[in-house]
Amino acid sequence: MMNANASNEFKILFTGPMGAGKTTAISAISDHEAVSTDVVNTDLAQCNKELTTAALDYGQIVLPDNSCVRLYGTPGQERFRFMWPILLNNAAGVIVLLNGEHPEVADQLELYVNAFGNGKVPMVVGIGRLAADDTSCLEKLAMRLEDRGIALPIFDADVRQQDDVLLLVDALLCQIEADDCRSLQA
Ligand SMILES: Nc1nc2c(ncn2[C@@H]2O[C@H](COP(=O)(O)OP(=O)(O)OP(=O)(O)O)[C@@H](O)[C@H]2O)c(=O)[nH]1
Ligand SMILES: [Mg+2]
Repeated sequence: MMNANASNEFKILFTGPMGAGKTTAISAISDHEAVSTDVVNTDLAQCNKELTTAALDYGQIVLPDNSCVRLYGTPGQERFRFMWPILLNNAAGVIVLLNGEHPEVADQLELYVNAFGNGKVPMVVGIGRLAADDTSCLEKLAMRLEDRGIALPIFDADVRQQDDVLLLVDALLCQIEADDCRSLQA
């Protein structure tokens, strides 16, 4: 079941390709210092940055209603893809982070939607590195999903900004709540 457990804890999962900002996002909002498993990045061809996550990221935030949101992040490298289902297990929802400057951003979105519940798991999408006035990228991505009958909230998000990341988390929690209400009514 994809909702909070009995003690009112939620697990949510940040995913997305290398360098999209999963580790940065979790450390931007975690109440305590986030646990990171970053190691030296030897895959500079895929993403030119110093470190990359080898296993997972972990942080947590306590909401004003005292519920606890456990924040997990996937590794971005393809060779750690086996971690995806392990980390998705028991997650109430997923935040997909993507780099809006990447030429294959639409294909990447589709890949992550397919791999993380295929539209059946609560999900929001954060697109980083967009030019200030670029709304066309967000529209194109939304249309790509609409063609498949999938409607997801897609936001412009700078993962270095705590407020942007919290907006993604809020939007996801709203979706999770809405899903829970629907399943109670069913
Ligand atoms: N200049 C700029 N840098 C950004 C922006 N968004 C994210 N970054 C940087 O991009 C980098 C993202 O790195 P990580 O947080 O390690 O990315 P990750 O998704 O965890 O990557 P892997 O663990 O390798 O999959 C960080 O250095 C961020 O500061 C942006 O909008 N502009
Ligand atoms: Mg990382």
